[in-house]
Amino acid sequence: MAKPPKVLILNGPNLNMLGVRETAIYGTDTLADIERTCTRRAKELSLAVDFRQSNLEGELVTWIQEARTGADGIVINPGAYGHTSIALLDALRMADKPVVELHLSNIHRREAFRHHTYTSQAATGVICGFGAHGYVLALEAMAELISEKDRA
Ligand code: CA2
Repeated sequence: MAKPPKVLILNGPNLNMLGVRETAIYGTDTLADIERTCTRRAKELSLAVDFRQSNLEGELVTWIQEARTGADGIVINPGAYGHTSIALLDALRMADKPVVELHLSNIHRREAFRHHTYTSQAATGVICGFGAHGYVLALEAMAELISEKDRA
């Protein structure tokens, strides 16, 4: 049987603190809870997931570069680096894969400095404001994008 397409799910800085503080904004799920939910939904969608988090911009860049040959699509919650990082934008552009950016919170209802993300310029689509369920929505969108690509 053919191997399932692989989706790299990347999480940026401070997302390892989910469920511990700021639960009114980001919800009560921990990142480990979200990883379990993603693994379960990915299986139903016949996808494999590689779920990672880093507080280091360069490490995220390296993982995106590796995805050029190691993954079929990238889901990324870039955290605050989405608002600041041209390096992540460049890496995502070079990846040449479907990219879904997601944010737990609705960044457009928050401070003005959160309204713009560099990374969204490299994203096929952006999901925000649905809390942890956004990861499930991102995987569902990714399943569709990968199968569209396979049909092309
Ligand atoms: O809404 C999102 O998912 C964000 O990407 C989360 C980032 C924030 O900088 C973006 O503007 C929107 C922050 C993640 C920090 O997560 C924390 C979790 C618990 C306690 C403190 C921070």
